[in-house]
Amino acid sequence: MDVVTLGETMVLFTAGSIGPLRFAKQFEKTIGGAESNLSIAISRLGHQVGWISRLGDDEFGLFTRDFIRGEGVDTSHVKFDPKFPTAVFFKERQAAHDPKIYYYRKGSAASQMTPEDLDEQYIASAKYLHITGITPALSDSCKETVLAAIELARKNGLTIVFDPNIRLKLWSKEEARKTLMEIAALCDIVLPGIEEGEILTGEDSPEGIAKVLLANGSKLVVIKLGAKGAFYANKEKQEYVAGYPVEHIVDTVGAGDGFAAGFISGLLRGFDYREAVKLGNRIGAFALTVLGDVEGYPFWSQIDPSKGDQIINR
Ligand code: KDG
Repeated sequence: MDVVTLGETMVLFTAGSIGPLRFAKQFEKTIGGAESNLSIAISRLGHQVGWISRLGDDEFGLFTRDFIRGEGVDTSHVKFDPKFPTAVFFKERQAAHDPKIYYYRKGSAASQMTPEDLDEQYIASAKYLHITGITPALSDSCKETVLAAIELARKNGLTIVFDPNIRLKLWSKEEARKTLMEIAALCDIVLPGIEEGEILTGEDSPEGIAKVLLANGSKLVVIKLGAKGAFYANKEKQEYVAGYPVEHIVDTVGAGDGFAAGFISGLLRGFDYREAVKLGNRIGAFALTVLGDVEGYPFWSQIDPSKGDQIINR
């Protein structure tokens, strides 16, 4: 396997109309979850990926598992929990801004994950472990699970990629900062957005944020700068990489996960950091063109022009 990740996925109901949710009469049902978004994007880019989670033993759990499995992601380490439900969330569409998000996830099956859900051999079979700052915010046992996954990954020589994905609906800035800096210190690569970097470090420039995160223990820091692209830094080098232009942005949710997927795909293909960050910018840009989280992620054949009109294996 190339990548293994763990986290919660929820059934996502997006309102059919713009305006307050109480007036919405119809909803479109899909799924959303940072780690399954990444898994789907990575799979479409041609890599082997496994997603570890818990779902409720219910209709939404089966829908979620089948959707993710249908994208070629390995779901053999997803458990169905009969006692707790699959979480759901809603997107309220706004005319000129990103949608508002309403979570119904407290006490969900995924929030019951424990380190016992981790199989060392499964994790050891991958090259990269991807984790996000959403999972440790779900419960104490989820935080322990993330720390246990990091320990297993370090023991087995995986490269650990950490996307802080700070969700202030789940915890306060102070709680997030404390826990996520502790986790970042144990991870090889950290991928914050610029505002997340500010929350984590108190710095407001990409250079300042990277300096603090490198001193905290990470080997590489990549800061997402929205339309401006990204900035990466390690102890030897730092550089800005221009963004990928998008004419009409529909919804930015899912772009960060697309960036992480493109960046990891680049590393798996042996690209240098600059080229991997460029691929991250490009895959993130695809996510901006659709309302849902995952519909926009491209297949590798859409990225690599050398494929021409050959018959290809998707
Ligand atoms: O990165 C996109 C995610 O935020 C979205 O899919 C929902 O996982 C989600 C969350 O916890 O907010």
